[in-house]
Amino acid sequence: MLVKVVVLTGAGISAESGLATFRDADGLWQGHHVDNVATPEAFHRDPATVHRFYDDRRRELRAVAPNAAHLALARLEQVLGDELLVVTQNVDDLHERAGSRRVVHMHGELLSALCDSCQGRFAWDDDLGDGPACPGCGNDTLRPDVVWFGEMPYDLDLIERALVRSDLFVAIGTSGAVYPAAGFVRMATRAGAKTLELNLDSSETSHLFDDARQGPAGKLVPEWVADVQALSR
Ligand code: BJW
Ligand code: ZN
Repeated sequence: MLVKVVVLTGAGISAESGLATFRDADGLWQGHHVDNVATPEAFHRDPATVHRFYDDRRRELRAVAPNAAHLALARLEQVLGDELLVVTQNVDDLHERAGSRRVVHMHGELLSALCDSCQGRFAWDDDLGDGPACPGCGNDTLRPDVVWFGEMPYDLDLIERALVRSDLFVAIGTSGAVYPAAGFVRMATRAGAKTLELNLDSSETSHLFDDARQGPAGKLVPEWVADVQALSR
């Protein structure tokens, strides 16, 4: 029996690929907490530092690969097809590189640039700190195409439509500290979906899930996907 599944992923799913999370012990970048670099105010105050943060992470992407958890979600899409939507808070491209196609990046993407002048969005795999010209308008006003605190996440309408028709909501590797993503479990519950959390430790929202399993995503996600595959046969 096919079920409609919404999977929300956070930084924890990419941790075993070697990418740092935000709020764990390794969550500092050159002594900066994410809240100090991931805001429009920080960007206006000190664009060079914020560009360096994202240029470093964009370069780091080239040296990492999807892990067993990303690969398992791509296998799940083979089984569920259109009935699976992966909503990621991550700005890396590891879901896509694992083979997932139905992925929504609600906090934007490292491999995209956004122009503050013309609002164009452009595929981008180079540094932004050296002030390249915008391919749309020629101004040197490109910024990382990511969603900072106080900005509106992408595709919220699409995500909310998927949540209200879901049978199952699964959150993987996210601390439940950042809204609106942290509120999705309540929205799914209200819609009558079952909810499952797969996370290394208990999160700020663990108590809201029907089932919360603790361990590394590289182990828990393949185990859960194998269970769904067995039920779908
Ligand atoms: C493992 C593991 C392993 C480790 N296996 N697990 C309602 C209430 C209160 C506040 C608000 C609210 N609504 C909005 C707000 C304000 C704000 C907010 O939430 N503030 C909080 C601090 C309280 N939210 C916003 O501003 C959002 N915008 C918005 O709501 O717009 C509406 C609006 C706008 C204007 C006016 C009015 C309304 C935007 C939020 C943008 C977040 N941006 C960032 C940066 C993105 C770019 C980048 O990557 O640099 O997104 S911040 C950062 O946090 C990043 C992440 O996507 C996000 C979430 O972090 P995540 O993924 O959960 O990572 P961690 O590190 O926190 O957790 C990792 C977890 O993995 C841990 O639990 C580990 O245990 C686990 N783990 N290894 C499994 N191997
Ligand atoms: Zn432009």
